[in-house]
Amino acid sequence: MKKEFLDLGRQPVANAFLKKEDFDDEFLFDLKVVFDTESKLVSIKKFVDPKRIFNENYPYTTSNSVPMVKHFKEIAEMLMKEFNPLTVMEIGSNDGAFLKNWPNDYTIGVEPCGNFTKVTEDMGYQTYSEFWTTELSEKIKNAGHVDFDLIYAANCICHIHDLDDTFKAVKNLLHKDGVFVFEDPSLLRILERNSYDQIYDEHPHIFSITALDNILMKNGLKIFRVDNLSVHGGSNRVYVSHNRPVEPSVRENLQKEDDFGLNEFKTYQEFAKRVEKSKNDLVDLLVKLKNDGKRVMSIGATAKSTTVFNYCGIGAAPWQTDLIELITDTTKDKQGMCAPGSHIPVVPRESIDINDFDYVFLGAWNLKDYIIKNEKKFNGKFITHVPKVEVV
Ligand code: DWN
Repeated sequence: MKKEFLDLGRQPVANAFLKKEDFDDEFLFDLKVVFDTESKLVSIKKFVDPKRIFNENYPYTTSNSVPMVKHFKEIAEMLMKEFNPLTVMEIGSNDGAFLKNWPNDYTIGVEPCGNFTKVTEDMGYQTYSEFWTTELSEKIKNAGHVDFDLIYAANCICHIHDLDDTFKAVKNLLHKDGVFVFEDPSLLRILERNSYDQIYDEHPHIFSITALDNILMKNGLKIFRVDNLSVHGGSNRVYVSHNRPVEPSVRENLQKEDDFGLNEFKTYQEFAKRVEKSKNDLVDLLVKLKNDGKRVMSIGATAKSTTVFNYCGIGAAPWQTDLIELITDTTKDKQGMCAPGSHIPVVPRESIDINDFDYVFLGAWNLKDYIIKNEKKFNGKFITHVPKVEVV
């Protein structure tokens, strides 16, 4: 039974940056969030057609975030050392930040966004430009690929609607001694840190280990290890196999989630109240700064900030203009465009003098340390809303 606990209002597709002439046709949907009392899975209530999201215009590239490139190099080295896989497949290979650490003869990618498929094909990796399904797993098998020693996916599995089909497809192609390793934002960390902005169209599910354990088990796979990571504001790296012995980290994570109350609906109702407070605090702060004549910009035109700006009514909506004047982002495909829903202009960092502004909102709060270090010359202050709205 799915019970609704949070309403984040009308939202656009989080990464659908647009031009002024496209404002009138912008697609919006109701972003509501539900808890499945049986599987314990948290999901958005109404899914958006994946073809609307993941296509040749998809702008998020891993390689535009230096810390993430380092992250994927390190995980590849760790996986190589521990599991020594000969055959590797990445689901959601984006622009190859993980793939490039592996020899190309025995490594393949799967990526539905055509713009990235071309990039990784040019790097020498065979890349299937399709959504991950059991049908595709059959196609890969029929193309003569042996079962994989390592199947890897980062920030991808929680993007897929049909989890049963997803895990069946993995089982179909995973060698009997192979490992399936995937990482996605942690539901526990989101609730602990009030980072509600991890919820948007691209994340139809937000995973707890508890829910994953239930769904994987149902599909004949088993979690044998869990690593808690700091990336993307707190993620879990989940290690899955057909039958490896289960390590203590699995029980520890299940226990931690139970202790926090992730199995009880009232925990989510309380979270919803904290989310509303976060919205009120942020709007109050920005309105006060505006009334005091202060100028505010944002760094990082993130999918997360799409949720924040649209939920809080910040941006080009007629009732609250210019609370945040512009957003800078390192991604070429976002520059010169307007942010989804809020229509705040996105510009290259080099095109502005940061000291013309008094405050910088951290749209990419997950990269706070890196950004603040890079902006040593900024004389103003930073604003974050995670774990609470504050000036830092
Ligand atoms: O799962 C997902 C994650 C991996 O990436 C997707 N569903 C979509 C996307 O989410 P996001 O946009 O919230 O991710 P990030 O990693 O927080 O995005 C950071 C953005 O900030 C990028 O567009 C690059 C930009 N950036 C910047 O402008 N200056 C990044 C750094 C490090 C900087 O210094």
